[in-house]
Amino acid sequence: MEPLRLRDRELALDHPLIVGILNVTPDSFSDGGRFLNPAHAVEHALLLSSQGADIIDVGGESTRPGAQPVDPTDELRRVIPVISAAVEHGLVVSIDTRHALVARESVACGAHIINDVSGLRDPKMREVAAEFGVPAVVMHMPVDDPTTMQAHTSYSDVVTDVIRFLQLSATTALTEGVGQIILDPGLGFGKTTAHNVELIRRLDELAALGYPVLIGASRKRMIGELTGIAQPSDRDPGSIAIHLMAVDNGALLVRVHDVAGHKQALDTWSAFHR
Ligand code: HH2
Repeated sequence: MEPLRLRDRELALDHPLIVGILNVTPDSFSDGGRFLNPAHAVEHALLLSSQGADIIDVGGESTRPGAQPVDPTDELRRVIPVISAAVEHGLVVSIDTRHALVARESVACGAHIINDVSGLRDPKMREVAAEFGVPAVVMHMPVDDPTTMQAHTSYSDVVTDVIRFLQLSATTALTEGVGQIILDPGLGFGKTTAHNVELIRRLDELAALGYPVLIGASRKRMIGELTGIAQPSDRDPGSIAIHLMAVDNGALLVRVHDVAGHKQALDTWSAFHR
């Protein structure tokens, strides 16, 4: 797999990369409200990096099921100071947003990757990625609306349907000049726990398309449903278990809250796969 080309540097994809989650929101399901103060957020970004995060994923809008949309102006006010400072500290940053305006301003102030949970549906989003020459994460969600997405969980075969959507989105983006694409099946986005399990079990079918695959199960509801653990912050062991299965099945990036735990788990995993 060729490396990720990130403006001033490259990230090799010869081993799984850790994407550390930094939500600058009042309402994210696990870390909501903890990092609204930009200084605390930057401190956390530096901590995640020191623990082994390769990329820091900064988001200013919760997209958990039922979340209310955030005005892009508010999103910008939350993320820009954090992205600027993180980039100044030399960190690799992705911007987690569904809004082209937020992506544009974030990349203009140094973000290296666009992470769009709505799958680059908006042509303006593809335009920003192409114009700035940054890779984009294309994630599957059945409708671009976290408020109602859990009412859209009907698939003929979830794996085939998700692959078809991602392949089409990737081809469209590449045709329009986006340089590099990362695919993500979007665990929990318009999917039941059974769908999520099936997507992880058969992740090799998505990886076979030849794009790097990112997986984000961290602390999600499926772990609560599989184990009975109610508190998201208690779900790191379950997150690691799922992410190790995902890398076994071809994932090259894992998006996580618990970077230290995943670093240890992936270093151990790698020792068996040299
Ligand atoms: N999941 C969330 C947010 N962004 N991006 C990608 N590419 N893949 C994911 O699975 C994904 C994502 C939701 O998790 P989180 O950011 O922890 O919570 P919230 O949306 O409540 O801020």
